[in-house]
Amino acid sequence: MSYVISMLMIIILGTIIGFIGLADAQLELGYYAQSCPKAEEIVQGFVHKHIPNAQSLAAPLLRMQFHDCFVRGCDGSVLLDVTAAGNNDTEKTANPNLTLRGFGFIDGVKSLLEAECPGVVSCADIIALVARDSIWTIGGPWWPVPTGRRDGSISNATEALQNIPPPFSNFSSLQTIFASKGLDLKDLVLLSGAHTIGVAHCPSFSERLYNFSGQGYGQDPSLDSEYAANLKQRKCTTPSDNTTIVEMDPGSFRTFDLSYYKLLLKRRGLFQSDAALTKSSTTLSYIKQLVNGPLDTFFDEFSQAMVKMGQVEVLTGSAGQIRKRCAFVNQ
Ligand code: HEM
Ligand SMILES: *[C@@H]1O[C@H](CO)[C@@H](O)[C@H](O)[C@H]1NC(C)=O
Ligand SMILES: *[C@@H]1O[C@H](CO)[C@@H](O)[C@H](O)[C@H]1NC(C)=O
Ligand SMILES: *[C@@H]1O[C@H](CO)[C@@H](O)[C@H](O)[C@H]1NC(C)=O
Ligand SMILES: *[C@@H]1O[C@H](CO)[C@@H](O)[C@H](O)[C@H]1NC(C)=O
Ligand SMILES: *[C@@H]1O[C@H](CO)[C@@H](O)[C@H](O)[C@H]1NC(C)=O
Ligand SMILES: CC(=O)N[C@H]1CO[C@H](CO)[C@@H](O)[C@@H]1O
Repeated sequence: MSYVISMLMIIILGTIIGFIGLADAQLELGYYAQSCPKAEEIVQGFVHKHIPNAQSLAAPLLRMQFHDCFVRGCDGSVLLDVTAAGNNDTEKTANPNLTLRGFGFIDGVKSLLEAECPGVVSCADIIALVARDSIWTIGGPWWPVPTGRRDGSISNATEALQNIPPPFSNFSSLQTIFASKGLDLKDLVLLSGAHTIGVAHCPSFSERLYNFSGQGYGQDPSLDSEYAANLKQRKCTTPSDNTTIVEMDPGSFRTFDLSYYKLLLKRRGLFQSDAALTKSSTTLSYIKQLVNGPLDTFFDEFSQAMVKMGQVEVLTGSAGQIRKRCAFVNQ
């Protein structure tokens, strides 16, 4: 279907975004047009083939780009495995990565691309393209993905812990960590909107139910008490439950829509980091604007924030490498 539509959108959105100056001069739309003309079509084909049967994978594939870009820039380092020979403490082993999924999906795309044009398309670009195409496939927004990222060769668990905000982050630490990536408060609100899809494990928020601020069996007063009671009765029934999964946007966790923001205003954001967005007047007013605006506005603005996030500290030109296998640095 959508090749022509996609190309049109590339042109239109590319023009808009180029115009407002978000595009990094070093990445470019259609970077592989000469070196691997079918690259983007192959990624899109794989996503269109598999995501409709595995819609819940779209969320972790989007999250993967966030984790990739926040640690050493969008350089594919999130994909690196612990290897016998080298580093045994990679980003994958860090706590926030324990719940990442979709590594096999990226490998599946990579092997098709290696068959088509060996050693040309970076794993970092694959993450960015797969995230975009997956969200589009489940009915979410589409955004242009300038390409030309190269892969890094370092992956360090400590850095993942330092750069990926934990779910109990307060407003000021979220602001600081996003600012350190060149992302502002508006980006923070928009990108957090990704929590309109997907699931979480109880340990990401059960402190809010059972042990708020380490006070023993207290409940976070900023969490709607009916929602908290429901979570305790039906989902995270003990403080130590680490297997149950919970929809982050109950009722529409597969749909990319505004209901995440509507829930925030009802004090039903699942994580402290979600609730924190309502605690600054600046971010609260962004949330209200989104909720009161059309879905298209959220889609457009989310798309712009994704383009921005996709450019964080990228390696281009002769920096880095094009990994042959995404989980391993080339020998
Ligand atoms: C603002 C700071 C953020 C924090 C503190 C945060 C934290 C988390 C946590 C703790 C989980 C659940 C992990 C689990 O318990 O299984 C999660 C899930 C998720 N996050 Fe975030 N996140 C943030 C921003 C983002 C951004 C910027 C994106 C993407 C643009 C994103 C996309 C997702 C998605 C899609 C899921 C669901 C994953 C799934 O269904 O497996 N998050 N996030
Ligand atoms: C990681 O490697 C170091 C040095 O090679 C070794 O001392 C350490 O025990 C290893 N850690 C784990 C968790 O395997
Ligand atoms: C990982 O990063 C931390 C923090 O920057 C640093 O102290 C540590 O030496 C790094 N580990 C490796 C194996 O490079
Ligand atoms: C926010 O969290 C950081 C890191 O945990 C902490 O140092 C800071 O004091 C907190 N700020 C506020 C206003 O609570
Ligand atoms: C509550 O939190 C405090 C501080 O983080 C911790 O020391 C304590 O073990 C926790 N209690 C429970 C029951 O989880
Ligand atoms: C989950 O909880 C069980 C029992 O409390 C514990 O044995 C196990 O190590 C925990 N798993 C993780 C990944 O923390
Ligand atoms: C997906 C992934 O690689 N998860 C790893 C996270 O780290 C733990 C160790 O702490 C590994 O056991 C997981 O395989």
